[in-house]
Amino acid sequence: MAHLLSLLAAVVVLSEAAVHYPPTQSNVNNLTFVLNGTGAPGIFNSSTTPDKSYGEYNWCNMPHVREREYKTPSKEFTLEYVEVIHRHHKRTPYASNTFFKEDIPWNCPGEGPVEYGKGPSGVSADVTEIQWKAFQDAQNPFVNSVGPGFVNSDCQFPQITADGIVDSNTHGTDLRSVYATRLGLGGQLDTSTVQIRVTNNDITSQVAGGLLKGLFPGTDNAAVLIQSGTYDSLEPTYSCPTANSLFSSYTSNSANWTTHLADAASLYAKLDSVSGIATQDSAGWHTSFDHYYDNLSAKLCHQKTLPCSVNDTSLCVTQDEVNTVFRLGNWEYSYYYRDAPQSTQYSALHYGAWFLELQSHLQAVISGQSKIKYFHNIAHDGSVSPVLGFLQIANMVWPGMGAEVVFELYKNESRAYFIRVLWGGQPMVTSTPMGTLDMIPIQTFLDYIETNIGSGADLFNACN
Ligand SMILES: *[C@@H]1O[C@H](CO)[C@@H](O)[C@H](O)[C@H]1NC(C)=O
Ligand SMILES: *[C@@H]1O[C@H](CO)[C@@H](O)[C@H](O)[C@H]1NC(C)=O
Ligand SMILES: *[C@@H]1O[C@H](CO)[C@@H](O)[C@H](O)[C@H]1NC(C)=O
Ligand SMILES: *[C@@H]1O[C@H](CO)[C@@H](O)[C@H](O)[C@H]1NC(C)=O
Ligand SMILES: *[C@@H]1O[C@H](CO)[C@@H](O)[C@H](O)[C@H]1NC(C)=O
Ligand SMILES: *[C@@H]1O[C@H](CO)[C@@H](O)[C@H](O)[C@H]1NC(C)=O
Ligand SMILES: CC(=O)N[C@H]1CO[C@H](CO)[C@@H](O)[C@@H]1O
Repeated sequence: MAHLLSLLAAVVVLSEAAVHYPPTQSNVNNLTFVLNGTGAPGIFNSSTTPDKSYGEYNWCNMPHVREREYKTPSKEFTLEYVEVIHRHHKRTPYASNTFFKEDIPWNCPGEGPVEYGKGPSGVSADVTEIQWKAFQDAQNPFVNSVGPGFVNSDCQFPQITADGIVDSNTHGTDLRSVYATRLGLGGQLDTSTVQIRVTNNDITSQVAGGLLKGLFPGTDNAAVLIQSGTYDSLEPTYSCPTANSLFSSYTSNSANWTTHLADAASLYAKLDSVSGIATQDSAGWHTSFDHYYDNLSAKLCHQKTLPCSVNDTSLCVTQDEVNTVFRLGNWEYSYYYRDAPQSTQYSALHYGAWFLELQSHLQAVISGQSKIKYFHNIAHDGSVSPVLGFLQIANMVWPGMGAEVVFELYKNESRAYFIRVLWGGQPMVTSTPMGTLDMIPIQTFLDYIETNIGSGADLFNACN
């Protein structure tokens, strides 16, 4: 009978989509407020959040775990294992942004990424450190289309800026202030108990350098884990055609999505008149607000001014317009990952592989088969978002720079295990029956993963 029931359960997993629990209604997912309201949905012009309002949304440097706000659970619980996933810190624009014909310069003097292979005896014996210095040569006919802000720039687009490296280091120091004593972490990275993981995008390794120096001040070089770019579960890059077509069905192919783009036509017209982006562009400036949001916020986070047209210096993007772009961007992420009824299933498929890895890390600690105490994943907004989507956070936002989710595994005195999940440093409020993820019996959490993703084979089949 038990066997029959588990067979039936497996069939259910394969045939039924993950159950969607709608998010809380707020200004973020209220399209009337987004289009017709006012103000920015948080801080967008500085990495610093005042202590008194720490926890507030800060796109430039999202709140994370640190000693000042950290809530230590009661003494009956012992912290056994911590897994962190966080978005990289602030950066220059991406290279494709050079089509934004803007007047704001970007420079990275002496701040290029460091990139080199290593011989058996390491730096100073076999190799010297190598730093990138980007340049343009007018003889290359393909550089002609860049905007004036990009001419003669020595930034490698994208790269984490010097300020973003400082934020990465602070993030590491803050995590150390909480977890070093609680987990017994030493001053050096010890890979028998600690693992650090990056994606195939260089900017996550750039962040790792700053983060690790803060987390383990005695570390001078470190081996970090990375999966092949053809199937990386962290970025993620693994192929899941079912997830992609599901996503299109509720975005580009749905009026639920395209309506907000049409409603914002006059805002688009103004932004295009400044940037010189064609209304019918094929690079995605008009299929979502992603590019305008990211390109405008990158400037503000680095204390640059808002752009003006290169042809008419009196035609500039205004703060009110930027605030509307920021409200629209957050509405979009809430729609992508929480408001759309199919979004939970999308996250389960698109990020299921990473959750299966998390599940196995937790199980290995519980069964005594792993000595790993701390696992840190450095990733992207496209990684943190489906984590929030799958766990069905009650109030979704676009995860800003450094946005962090922490999974804490606890044991009580009778060896029962519990999980606490922190978002922005505080227990995550979800719309699921689990409610706030604060000392949830571990089996409840593992069952949630099992019910909505199934086994590795289930996921693989559901994707293909
Ligand atoms: C925003 O306000 C305009 C003008 O008052 C109105 O026509 C439009 O319907 C409003 N948009 C939404 C989404 O409520
Ligand atoms: C959405 O925002 C508008 C404008 O602020 C407000 O009048 C309306 O009550 C809000 N809707 C919901 C469901 O909260
Ligand atoms: C950031 O924006 C806020 C709100 O618009 C403003 O009060 C503050 O002075 C700005 N800070 C910086 C560093 O520009
Ligand atoms: C559009 O939204 C409605 C209401 O949430 C939902 O029932 C419907 O499935 C959505 N359609 C698509 C294509 O996402
Ligand atoms: C500036 O004017 C030139 C010449 O008319 C035009 O080709 C270009 O697209 C304009 N750029 C912007 C940003 O409007
Ligand atoms: C540990 O948790 C289990 C499950 O909730 C509970 O039954 C047990 O009483 C707890 N042990 C102690 C010592 O509190
Ligand atoms: C910060 C940044 O560069 N954001 C976007 C700017 O626009 C390009 C497209 O041209 C996007 O790829 C970037 O993500």
